[in-house]
Amino acid sequence: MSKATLTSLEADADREAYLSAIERDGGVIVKHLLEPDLLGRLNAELDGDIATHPPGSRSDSELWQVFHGQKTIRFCGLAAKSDAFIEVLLHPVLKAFADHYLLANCGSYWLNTSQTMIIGGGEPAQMLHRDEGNWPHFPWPGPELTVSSIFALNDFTEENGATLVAPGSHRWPDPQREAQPEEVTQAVMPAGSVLLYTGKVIHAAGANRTPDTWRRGMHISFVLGWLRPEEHHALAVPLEVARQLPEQVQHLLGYRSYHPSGYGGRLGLVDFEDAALVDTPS
Ligand SMILES: O=C(O)CCC(=O)C(=O)O
Repeated sequence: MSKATLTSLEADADREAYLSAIERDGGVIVKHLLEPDLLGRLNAELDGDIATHPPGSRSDSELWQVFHGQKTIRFCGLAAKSDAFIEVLLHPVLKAFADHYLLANCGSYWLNTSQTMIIGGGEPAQMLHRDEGNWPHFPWPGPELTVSSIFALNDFTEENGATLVAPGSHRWPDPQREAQPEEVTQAVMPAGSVLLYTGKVIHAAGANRTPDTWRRGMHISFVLGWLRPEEHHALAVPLEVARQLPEQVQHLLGYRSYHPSGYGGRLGLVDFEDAALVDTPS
């Protein structure tokens, strides 16, 4: 049996309480972060896409097919698909978490990806990984490059595939060390809760051992503003949709330019101008 544990806090916990748990374990569960009304609207707005999106990977690479899962429904571009998603994206707890870890190393950060992770019955556990493995060019230990969250859109249980996490693995001296079963726990949490975790912690989707219960997860991650995000937002969320979104979301999607804090150059310009000024998305 696993001896590893994650801290679970209620949504009204102090910012310091969840940040210190993340500092220690690499992740924390914040229970009931989404009010029932917001959770209901989010689920309802995603229902149509979930119903029409077949499980399994669209990649022809065997590695990605295994990683994505044959019985898992994944799709991205949620900012173009759901108004309730925008409210979640702007949630002050998510912002405080990303600000804390990323603003020390950049002037602003991007949305890395938004993605459903809806695991069907019989799906085996995903391979353990670190999200910062997307950018393998940095030393270990190194700066925080990315932070992630997975929202439970229905109850996450041991049986239906609650996320696996190896608490403390964000600080292991040897980044090649593999997590042993007793070092891994599961982010069991009620619907509306979120697991916040750094890009340095080892984790994976759990096995769904139920015959037919879908585990409804939604991933939102952020990345330093001077790195390239996993998702191509300008194609996933077209300009005419971005024009209707709040300015902060336009920043997150790269529709406004990057301004360094302190030193460095501006990035994501249009003819040397801030993207917002030249082709204003407002
Ligand atoms: O679905 C989950 O619980 C986590 C999945 C994950 O980490 C991933 O797909 O990168």
